[in-house]
Amino acid sequence: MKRSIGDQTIELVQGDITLQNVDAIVNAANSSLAGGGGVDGAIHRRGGPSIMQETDEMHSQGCPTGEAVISGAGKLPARYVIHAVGPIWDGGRRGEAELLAGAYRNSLQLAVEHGCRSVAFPALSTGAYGYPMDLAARTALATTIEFLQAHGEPALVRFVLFSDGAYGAFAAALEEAFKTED
Ligand code: AR6
Repeated sequence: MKRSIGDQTIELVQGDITLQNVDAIVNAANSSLAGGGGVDGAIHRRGGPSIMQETDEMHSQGCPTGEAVISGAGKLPARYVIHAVGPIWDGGRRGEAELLAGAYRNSLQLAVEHGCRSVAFPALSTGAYGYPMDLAARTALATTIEFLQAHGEPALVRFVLFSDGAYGAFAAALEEAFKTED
């Protein structure tokens, strides 16, 4: 599924983030940038040790929740990995939505600063961090639409959803977001 904002495209696909042939893929990292399971595990496994070496050297202090840092992408097809730290879901009253929006916004900002025309995101915070998928989808898409409207780039933002359920939640949220745009 695709939607356009001027010359820019938001695309939803079902698949594996590590296989995406885009300028930057986004990692669902933790604030110590220590690696882990899920997307993080898959990226470091497939990308090789240079990614962790680089984040250890450049970002030894880690990365606060709601922010992001960038590294090379090792053996992955992408040029960069943007390590974004989403919030751990705790009922929704501890600023989770704003922190999740920050993780998307700061990732998009880093991508633009590094000349990336295409960026692929997983559904940040919806795995180990327990964020409800439908709420996460709304925040992810609203933040992306707002960013694209304000900045006019990157040209392509792709959401790579792992399961049928994740794809369905993002598809519903994307349709809804464009309905309210009109
Ligand atoms: N491609 C795309 N999506 C995936 C993939 C993949 N290869 N693998 C899992 N997903 P998670 P979080 C989906 O847990 O919730 C790690 O240990 C998954 O189904 O990767 O932000 C980190 O080190 C889910 O919908 O990230 C952190 O400690 C979504 O990606 C912590 O988990 C995100 O799931 C971060 O938790």
